[in-house]
Amino acid sequence: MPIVTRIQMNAKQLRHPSKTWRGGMILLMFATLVAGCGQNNAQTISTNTTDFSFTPNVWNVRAGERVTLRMMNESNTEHEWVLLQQGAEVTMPFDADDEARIAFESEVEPGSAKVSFFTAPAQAGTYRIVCGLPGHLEQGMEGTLIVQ
Ligand SMILES: [Cu+2]
Repeated sequence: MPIVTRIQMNAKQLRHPSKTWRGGMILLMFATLVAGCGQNNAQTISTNTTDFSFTPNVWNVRAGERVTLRMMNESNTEHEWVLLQQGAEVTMPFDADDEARIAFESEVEPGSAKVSFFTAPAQAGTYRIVCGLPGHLEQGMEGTLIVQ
């Protein structure tokens, strides 16, 4: 008896092939959409800022692609996430003459979170991240952005 029921069900499905076909097409379209996103999607990196470090302090991104940076600051001090141009050397202390070597920067207020966006450098390599606020880099607030 269960076998007969199963056969009847199969016969029913065969009588409505368009429904199955349409479902398949929708699935295919969805898969294409997801695959398309995978090739050119946003990538997210995040960090917690404290006095005076980034956690984590090493991030990986894909060259030339959009990056979402999420910062959390649970400390009582403002902090910055400053991406320096490739090979840039900072002359301590980090101040006005180092500003010209900044590729991107974002600040986060004490006790708050911030989301910002930038485009990863087109050239693969290792980039230095620092906190640009007076005295923070000197106390070890730095990290590394690896662009692949
Ligand atoms: Cu800082």
